[in-house]
Amino acid sequence: MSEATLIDRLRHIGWRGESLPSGGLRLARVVAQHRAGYELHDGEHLFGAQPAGHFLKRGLDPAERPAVGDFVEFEPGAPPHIQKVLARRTVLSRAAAGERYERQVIATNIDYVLVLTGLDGDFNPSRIERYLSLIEDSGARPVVLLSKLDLTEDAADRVAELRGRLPGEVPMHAINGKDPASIAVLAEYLRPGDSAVLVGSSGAGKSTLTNTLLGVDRMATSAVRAHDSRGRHTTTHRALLQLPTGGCLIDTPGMRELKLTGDENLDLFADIDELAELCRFADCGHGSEPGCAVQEALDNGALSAERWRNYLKLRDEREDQAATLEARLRRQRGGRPIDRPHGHRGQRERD
Ligand SMILES: Nc1nc2c(ncn2[C@@H]2O[C@H](COP(=O)(O)OP(=O)(O)OP(=O)(O)O)[C@@H](O)[C@H]2O)c(=O)[nH]1
Ligand SMILES: [Mg+2]
Ligand SMILES: [Zn+2]
Repeated sequence: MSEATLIDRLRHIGWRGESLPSGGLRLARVVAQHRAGYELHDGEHLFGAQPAGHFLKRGLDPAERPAVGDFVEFEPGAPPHIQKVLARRTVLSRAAAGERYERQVIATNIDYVLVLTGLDGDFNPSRIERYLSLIEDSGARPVVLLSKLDLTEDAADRVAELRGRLPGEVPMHAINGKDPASIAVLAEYLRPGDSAVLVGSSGAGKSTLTNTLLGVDRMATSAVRAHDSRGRHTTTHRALLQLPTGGCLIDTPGMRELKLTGDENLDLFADIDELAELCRFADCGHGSEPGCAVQEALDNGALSAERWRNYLKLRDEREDQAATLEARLRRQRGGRPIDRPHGHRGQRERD
């Protein structure tokens, strides 16, 4: 088969490169990861694969291992073995829950991150701000989706509240994830060659939306608990799917905890930093100091108390995580000071 045909095939699963690997290796995209191995797709076929031994080495940063969304070079065989992860165009990650600092890759090579929140009991603007902070550093663009429009009476109020709180440039759509007409607006994020990942709490309706976009019920879904709208963690693995629109969509399991990695800029709250510059005292604690611009904005309603609290929480967490990350990197290098480039946009730095 000609190189042009192979490349053309790969375009169907989001490949943007111009040349193929040499030396007997072949190219495919990671569409799923299970305990027992990976599933790859080359634009035509879906097949299982194993990671090469060097990916299993102890001490390897888990973020270096193949992840859903990655383009990988594999050695054909029974089973095929993944040899190399190609440089990532974009990476969405979070810090893993628990004591030890560990960066966990959610999805790679995505153009959009669709943050899905139910307009029911799931609705939580602070959590959406947390997602947006994580996305800032990914290289992908955020889109806020509010599901269950058909189930919620005060939907309009909630939508307006959120619109007032988020930067105007972040697109926001309220949808009924079960209704194809209602989600037609999403086509612009799912064009041929584009990839999007759906994130949000369990029960928000990620798999329901995925199925409506697919036009078939491929992903299992289940009803949320009536009293608090919580889901039942129905989806257990990330899965990359090709949509009839030509785009690729990654459905993910609902995440319980979304820890910042320490690399965030918190650009979302740049206006608060600017406000704090206006305080009379340069070291203002924004408590009861005279001439505090933050207190004034809180008093006159220009800044919502909830958004202020969320900013403080995310800022402290970011600082804690950055310190933990710094200490870990220092330990790995035997105590030598390091020059760590800020951020992990696109390609990751390798040692
Ligand atoms: N009426 C209505 N029901 C919805 C909508 N979106 C999701 N649901 C319902 O909400 C429940 C949970 O949906 P799922 O798609 O399983 O949620 P999920 O986000 O995939 O959850 P996890 O896989 O557990 O992370 C199901 O009963 C869906 O039918 C919507 O827009 N309108
Ligand atoms: Mg699901
Ligand atoms: Zn102040």
